[in-house]
Amino acid sequence: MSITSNMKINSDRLWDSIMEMAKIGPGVAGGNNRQTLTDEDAEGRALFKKWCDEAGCTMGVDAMGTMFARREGTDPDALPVYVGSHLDTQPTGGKYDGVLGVLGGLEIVRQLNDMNIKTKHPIVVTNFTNEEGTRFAPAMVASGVFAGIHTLDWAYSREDADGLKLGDELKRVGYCGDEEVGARKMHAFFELHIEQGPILENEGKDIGVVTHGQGLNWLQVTLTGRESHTGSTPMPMRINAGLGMARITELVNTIALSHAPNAVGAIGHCDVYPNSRNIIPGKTVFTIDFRHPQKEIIADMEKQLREGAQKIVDDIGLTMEIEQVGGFDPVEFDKDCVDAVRRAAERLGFSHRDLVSGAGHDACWINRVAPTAMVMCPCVDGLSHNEAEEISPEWASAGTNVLFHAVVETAEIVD
Ligand code: HGY
Ligand code: MN
Ligand code: MN
Repeated sequence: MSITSNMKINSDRLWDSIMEMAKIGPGVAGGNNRQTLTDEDAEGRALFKKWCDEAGCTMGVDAMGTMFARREGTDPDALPVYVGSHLDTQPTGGKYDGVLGVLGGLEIVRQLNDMNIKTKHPIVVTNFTNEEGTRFAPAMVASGVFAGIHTLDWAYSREDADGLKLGDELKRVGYCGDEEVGARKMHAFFELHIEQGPILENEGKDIGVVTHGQGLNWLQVTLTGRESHTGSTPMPMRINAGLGMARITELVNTIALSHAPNAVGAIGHCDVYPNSRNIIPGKTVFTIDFRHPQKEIIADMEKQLREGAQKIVDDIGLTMEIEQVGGFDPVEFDKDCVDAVRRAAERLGFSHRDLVSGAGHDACWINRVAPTAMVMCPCVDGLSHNEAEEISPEWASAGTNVLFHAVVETAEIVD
């Protein structure tokens, strides 16, 4: 039996599950705050496991807490097709970032069960720990350990703003699994994700066939000056770390614009010490986020930053440390998997276009160890990492149907 265009997922069930998950870790403006390894994350994981149990899956958890819900294939020795994303959110996150990819994978299993369809390869729905990298930097840390980029010990040592360690929090919420991270071998991996940018909506396209992912470089900068009184310290005597951060913020913007139109740069995280209204900041710590589809441009942005920031700190009399706290090279996804996504969109009659992912995803690391591709759907105004993030049920359904066809075709239906 081959896959045909009338094979569709249950869109209402998918949407209901997304709305049910959204009730866990609510934000303050209609989105979500379900940060990794918090009690809210644990609650979301428990709901996901309950649904996977109900769908007849067997659940495995690795030592980074990544969850693997397996639907058996007819050939137990065949490498599984993995499909998933992440359930953790930003502190002011939306309801769909990551969640659509995990629950879209679950919907595939539910629909195969309803249609009593068997596949040769098992299918494994996956929830990667800490994709967002907000509470514990860097982003995509669990898929990074899975792909051999980071060691388990290094990942466990990551600390949040309160000095809590990732490894300890994993144990506290009960998701420090016994599986070796990365021991699982994959026939292929597919990830469905909202675009988190404006292209698909602006062009009226239902589906993004993601051929590449742009590269990322996170540089954490620490500036040290001298705390002193904001009232009685004459301007020429000040060694103001806050001023240094402000000038470097402007520099980051200028550097990104020097590589328009594809380069992006911003500072999203900053800490000011001692953060008192009447003390000149003696120290600032902030993270620069540079991205571009070409590795050499990212390298040039870092070179410009180091040179320009040194001039700024010398002028003010600050000292500076720069540490790379995250990053990955631009990614080219697997051609056969990308073709399966494109064929699915064509078979189902959805408008589509090739796309380079602006955001990082677990698929970017998994692409190092298994044939990987992504499916994207539009999001309203291209907005994400904002509680107002929104998609339509139709977009969710279209993306999940394309994912369904790509996964099931790759897993090979058995008559
Ligand atoms: O940073 C990223 O691109 C992803 O959303 N974690
Ligand atoms: Mn995401
Ligand atoms: Mn995100």
